[in-house]
Amino acid sequence: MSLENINMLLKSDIDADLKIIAQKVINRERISFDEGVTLYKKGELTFVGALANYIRERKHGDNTYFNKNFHVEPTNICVFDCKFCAYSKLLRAKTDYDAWELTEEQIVDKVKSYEGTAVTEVHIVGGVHPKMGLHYFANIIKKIKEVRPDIHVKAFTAVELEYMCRKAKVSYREGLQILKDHGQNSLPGGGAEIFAEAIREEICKDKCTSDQWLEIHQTAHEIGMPSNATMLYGHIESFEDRIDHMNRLRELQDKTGGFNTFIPLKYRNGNNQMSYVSEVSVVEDLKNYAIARIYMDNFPHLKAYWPMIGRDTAQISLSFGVNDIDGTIDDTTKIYSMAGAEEQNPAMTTEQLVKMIKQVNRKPVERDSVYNIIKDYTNEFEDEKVAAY
Ligand code: V47
Ligand code: SF4
Repeated sequence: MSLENINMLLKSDIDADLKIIAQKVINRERISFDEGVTLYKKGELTFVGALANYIRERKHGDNTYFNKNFHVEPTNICVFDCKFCAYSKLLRAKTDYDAWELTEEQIVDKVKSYEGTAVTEVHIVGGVHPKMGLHYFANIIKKIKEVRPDIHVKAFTAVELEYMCRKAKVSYREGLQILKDHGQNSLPGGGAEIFAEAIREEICKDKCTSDQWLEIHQTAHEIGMPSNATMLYGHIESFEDRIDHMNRLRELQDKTGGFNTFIPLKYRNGNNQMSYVSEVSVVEDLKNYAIARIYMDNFPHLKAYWPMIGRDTAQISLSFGVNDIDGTIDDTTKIYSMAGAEEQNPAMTTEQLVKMIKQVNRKPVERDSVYNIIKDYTNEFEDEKVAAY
């Protein structure tokens, strides 16, 4: 969407509040909390989409990022009891056939199994297991780096980190520094859920608080570890709660500049204690991406995590503010398949990712974990017979 088209939108018969927001976007001005809520309440999909796409192209042109990654989920045993989680098995259910605990050797072997492949990142998150503590994981990260010194280790949500630091009786700064010294490079964005305390109390009351989540990410940024941020949306939260969530992140980003990517995560209602809550529509998903792109002006990237949202919506989201679709994954995560997402065995080849991006006339670019460009795939996979990685 060009500036001309946006200007035409301004001349059209749209609501006066929306006009003010569009003008602010053109002027590169930040929109307020109330204006964010107005976008949810009054902004139609085509309107918010046009603004978000304009911002996306201003920031990144057609570049659409993906990476070559895999996940390690050390365990799905968890001391916490989030109502939306289909994944965790409480300690008492340890003997369940579908509960798992990987040994140190199994985790390191998993990384070894990628020897000779072009993966650049391992994403390590799981349930919060009382016996898998800070020093246990620090040692595993060290071993991973011995096997694969070049790999970027993005590991542990703030929920896992809060528990690890508490059990090890160290401050967040000390705990994060130990992990960094052993080779951890960054933090993923999980565990944020929704910061509004009343909703958090309803859906995940026993795990780290919103303030703790934010403090852990702030501390990580201060010691030179970048991170991502997520928002679990489409359950019992209000539009005000979503803007409140984004606002707290926007404020922290103003202080530290340490966030790379914002990742809205659609609530999936399969096999959990909140299954009675319906999932929101695709239109709502796209509006949410667009409003996030408009509101989070200081976040460089907006990611549609395809194993959760599905390939089709991820592809369409590239016209609604999104400029990153995460990675190859290689069927190494279970969180979303267990919660009812379409992708039961999430894995995409580089060729599939590249074609998916090219089909909507964007430019496929492989990135590393901190968004340095590894390779532009514009001229790749033109021939159907070219082998995938
Ligand atoms: O914190 C759990 C979410 C998150 C459900 O940083 C659910 O690059 C929807 O954070 N419906 C963990 N969501 C995953 C995560 C993540 C994923 C991909 C990339 C990155 C990154 C981070 O999964 C949890 C929670 O918010 N989640 N259950 C569910 N039923
Ligand atoms: Fe445990 Fe994470 Fe599931 Fe909550 S979302 S129960 S912290 S695995």
